[in-house]
Formats: sequence, C-alpha cells, structure tokens
Amino acid sequence: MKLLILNGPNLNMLGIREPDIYGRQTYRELEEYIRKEAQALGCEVEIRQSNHEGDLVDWIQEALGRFDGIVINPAAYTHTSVAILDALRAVRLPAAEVHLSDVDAREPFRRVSYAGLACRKTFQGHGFAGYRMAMEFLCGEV
Ligand code: CA2
Repeated sequence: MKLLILNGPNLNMLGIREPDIYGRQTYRELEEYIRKEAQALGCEVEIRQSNHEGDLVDWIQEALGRFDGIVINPAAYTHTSVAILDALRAVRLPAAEVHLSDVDAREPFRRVSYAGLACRKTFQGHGFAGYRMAMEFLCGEV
C-alpha cells in the first residue's frame, strides 16, 4: 500500500504563525508524525508540499500507476481549485481530504470544498491525527 500525501499552500508555515488555529508544531514535525503513523499502519508514504496549484495538479496526475491512494490537504486551494478537483477525478485514485482545523466552524467561504467532491471521506478538526485517520481509512478501502 503506497500513499501520496499532498499538502497545499502555507502549510510549510505551521508552528510559525496562527498557533491558536493550527497549533505550535512545525511542518517538519507533521512530516515526522505522518511517517511514524504510516510505519505503524504498514503503509509506504511519499509526502509533498507546495504553494503552487500546478505542482499539486502535476503530482496528482503523476500518481496514476505509482500510488494506491492520495491523502490531500489542499489548504486554501480546497475552496477555489476546480483544477485540483478535475485532476483527482481524472486519476480516479481513492482519495481522502484532511484539514487540521474544523473548516465548517470558521468563515463561510471555508465550507465549500471542491477537492472534497472527489474524495471518499473528509477528516477535519483533528489536527495532525486527521492524517493518521485518512491513511487508516484508505488502508481499509484498498
Ligand atoms: O485546516 C486546514 O488544514 C486548512 O486546510 C488550512 C489552510 C486553510 O486555508 C484551509 O481553509 C483549512 C491554511 C493553511 C495555512 O497554514 C498556516 C499555518 C501557519 C501559519 C499560517 C498559515
């Protein structure tokens, strides 16, 4: 079981700003957490982060034939990107959406998720644990 873990714009800023919303742990610590949990679940992971929508689209396309599933936190592109939605639909790999914060409890514009329309399940408001839940979910699905 090989999963591609994708993180969108500004998540590399974790631990640097807005600790009240996103916590005090850094992006590096998030990567370590994902690797540790993936190992415990017995799945292989590749983790990538970009601030650029096109990178995320390219990586989703390239996942076809190389990965069994995608865990994605598209960050702000969640609420704007039809391109990411189309890419997820095009590859038809099992996908799960993660948000550190509870997006439904924040500004109304965060309640819309385009990427989520192509995902089997969304895990939001669980902090880092959402990534473990998404990996576990996809392990059970595939
Ligand atoms: O809750 C999430 O995981 C989000 O995907 C995070 C995005 C936000 O646009 C989504 O609505 C919900 C923002 C990621 C930016 O993360 C930062 C972390 C620290 C400091 C500044 C931004």
